[in-house]
Amino acid sequence: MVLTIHHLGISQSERILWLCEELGLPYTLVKHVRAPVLAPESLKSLPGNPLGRAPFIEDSATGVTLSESGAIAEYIIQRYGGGRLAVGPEAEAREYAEYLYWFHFANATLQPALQVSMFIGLAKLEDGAMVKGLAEKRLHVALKQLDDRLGESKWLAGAEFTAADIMTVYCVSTQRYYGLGSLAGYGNVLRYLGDCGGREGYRRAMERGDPEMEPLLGAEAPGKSLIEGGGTESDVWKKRK
Ligand SMILES: N[C@@H](CCC(=O)N[C@@H](CS)C(=O)NCC(=O)O)C(=O)O
Repeated sequence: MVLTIHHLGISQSERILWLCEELGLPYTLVKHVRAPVLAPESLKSLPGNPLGRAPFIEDSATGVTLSESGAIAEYIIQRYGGGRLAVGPEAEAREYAEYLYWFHFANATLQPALQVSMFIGLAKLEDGAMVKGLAEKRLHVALKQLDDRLGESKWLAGAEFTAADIMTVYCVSTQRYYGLGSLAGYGNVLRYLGDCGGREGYRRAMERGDPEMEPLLGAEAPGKSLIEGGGTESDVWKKRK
């Protein structure tokens, strides 16, 4: 197996497992456990991973090591996936543009809005605090745009499931263990999460990467953020026995 995926539990690296499962690519999985919120030494000390974050991959065929979900997804798709799950410039121009837009929207707009909102939530500001209002507005605008797109299209790029979907689902599922909470009012996103969660590749990735975690695909999320609950030591993220 040429690809080694370093996966941090309850994290964005679930995207890369899911991508490989969808592409049917074999990989060696190395799991790291949060300590109890941030990355453990096992991830931070890996050569070639200066930020110490996940996802992080090693390609034994080329010696390449790589971070950043989006870069890793493109690397794997183009190098080992024969371009599957991407939309290239040879496609119809609108579909190509939609693919590029939503692939990048996930980490360039949606994830930053969610993280700002997460930190504002942890700061426990008063309801009328200006910065809280700004963060909520920014997040709502991003979610509304996503919801509108999913109201007109089954998948983000168009009629076919692509890596743009793989980039996006973490933001509106597992990330909610850290903040966002309810998706009530974003019915198209919920329909979409049901479709994504029903995919065999998604199920296999979650079962391999985070078998203890309850996939967060419904409208409601735990009232308490995983961070407040003590990270992995809390049980808000765990499957009910
Ligand atoms: N933009 C990066 C973000 C990577 C990232 O922040 N990963 C988090 C997990 S969601 C992490 O490793 N956190 C551990 C830490 O910051 O110590 C990507 O998409 O790969």
